[in-house]
Amino acid sequence: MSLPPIPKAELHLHIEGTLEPELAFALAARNGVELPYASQDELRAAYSFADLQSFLDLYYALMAVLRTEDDFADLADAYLARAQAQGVRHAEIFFDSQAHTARGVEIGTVIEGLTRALDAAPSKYGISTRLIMCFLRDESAESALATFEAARPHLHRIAAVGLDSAEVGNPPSKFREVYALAREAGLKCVAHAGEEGPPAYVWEALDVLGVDRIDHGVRAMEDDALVARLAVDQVPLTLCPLSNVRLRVIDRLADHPLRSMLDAGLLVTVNSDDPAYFGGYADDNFAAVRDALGLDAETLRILARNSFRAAFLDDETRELYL
Ligand code: ES4
Ligand code: ZN
Repeated sequence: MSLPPIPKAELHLHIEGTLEPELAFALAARNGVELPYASQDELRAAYSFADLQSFLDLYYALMAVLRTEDDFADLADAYLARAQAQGVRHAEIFFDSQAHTARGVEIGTVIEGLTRALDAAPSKYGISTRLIMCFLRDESAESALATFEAARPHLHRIAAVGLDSAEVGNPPSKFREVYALAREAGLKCVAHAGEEGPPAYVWEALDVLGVDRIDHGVRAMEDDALVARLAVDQVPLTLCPLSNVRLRVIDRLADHPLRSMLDAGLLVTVNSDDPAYFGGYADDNFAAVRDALGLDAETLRILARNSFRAAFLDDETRELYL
């Protein structure tokens, strides 16, 4: 008998990246969408990635099956059921608005569908949630601004904004203006930085966008002054170990800098990114780093505790988890 998974918060999770082949085919049938794969096995065989872009190409293509409010509600409900089994008690969930509006799906359809599943999660699964709207950094700054304005009627559903998609060549500073608007509106701010991009992008996320957390940030370890800054300010980093291996940010899990990041005094957390594509949900990522890096029980407890320290929870609720 194995022990129950350690209670944790999931802070780096793209809801579109939880689309399992089984649900993809079910939604394709329901919506009359033709997928360029004959079977679930054939689709799974395509999950071999050379880098971030090769993953993103498939990730965006498969979103074609997501069309209605029910689709988004079913997607989020399926994730929450899996998250519960993995010990997740609080989940902060990214969505890519522009990837759906570009296909003619309205932002309200996306947000209302997701919200329906998230609103049921405390009683159904014992999971509290937040929604984080990400801007696609390989789209223009104007597109991000238009997306933020389109989201204004729904901002009471949204806790934070984020920045994702193809990193290199799309520095955080490109999105200075929309982050200023988001902060003015009272939203928290996060950004992917230092996944494939250089330490300079992490500096920009901190100093130009004023982010509250860095998503990934593994490449921050190349810059000692940046490590010192992240440690002094206790800026949370949402690491995604299985993602880093699958997208070849690192060669092998045993090479993951997680332990040296902890030793440097960084507030690191362990998360699943796009679990349907990368081979594991939240506790699978905990187990993988435990085994590959030989982490002891105390270190795993620190990682779980960090996830609640880094979460966008009010202090009273946070205390209940710590
Ligand atoms: C993503 Cl792993 C990763 N990196 C950047 N953007 C993304 N969107 C979905 N997964
Ligand atoms: Zn991510």
